[in-house]
Amino acid sequence: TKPKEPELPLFFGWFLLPEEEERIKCATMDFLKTLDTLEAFKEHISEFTGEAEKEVDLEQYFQNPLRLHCTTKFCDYGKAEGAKEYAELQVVKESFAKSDELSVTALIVTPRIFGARVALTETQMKLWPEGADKEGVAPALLPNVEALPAGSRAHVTLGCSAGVEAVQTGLDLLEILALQKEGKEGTQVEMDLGTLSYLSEGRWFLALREPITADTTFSSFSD
Ligand code: ACK
Repeated sequence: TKPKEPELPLFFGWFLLPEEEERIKCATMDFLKTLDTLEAFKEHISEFTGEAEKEVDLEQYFQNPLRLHCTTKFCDYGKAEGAKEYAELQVVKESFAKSDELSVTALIVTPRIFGARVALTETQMKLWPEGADKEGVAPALLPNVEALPAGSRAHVTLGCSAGVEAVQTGLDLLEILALQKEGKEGTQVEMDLGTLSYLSEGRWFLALREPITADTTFSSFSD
């Protein structure tokens, strides 16, 4: 009989260590608390609430995901294209269960998601599958995404609004980066953590003055 094929996970990625998760959650929650009190944010509140005068508590608005992580390859238990090939890569096998440090350089907030942009190092890029940035991107946005550097989609989902899936974080991040590239940044506000910019339709981007680093383990997740 043939040996059974090893099962493929839901996804591979860097998982924040539990104590790091707490630290990042606290720091990023503080940002959310400040954001919903800013005049600039209140001016665009209807993009979150559907009504002009209504207030929003962003801490309640976004639900926390289970484990904070940065996805490298979404495998969908082998159903996703290239899943098996990725799992078999030498670099994936060698990196598995190893520690690594991620660098968060920006935070993003949209009516759908709250996320952290991750700047991948050259070594980390070896674990980033070719074409991962483009997966599931709307055809209209594809040319803009192709013009961005590889790895632009790398992120940690920090929260999703009701009924929204985490996959949206990467897509919203790409949209924001494409708008920035076209020079479509609106209002800018200086905050303690960095410079906050508005990019229309409820999209906010905080460029951190100092990157936030987090210790992780490269691993896989299956529900
Ligand atoms: O925040 P994320 O990267 O977005 O973490 C979750 C993780 O996989 C488990 O769901 C991401 N994810 C889900 N579907 C896809 C997809 N089609 N392409 C890329 N990433 C995905 C999701």
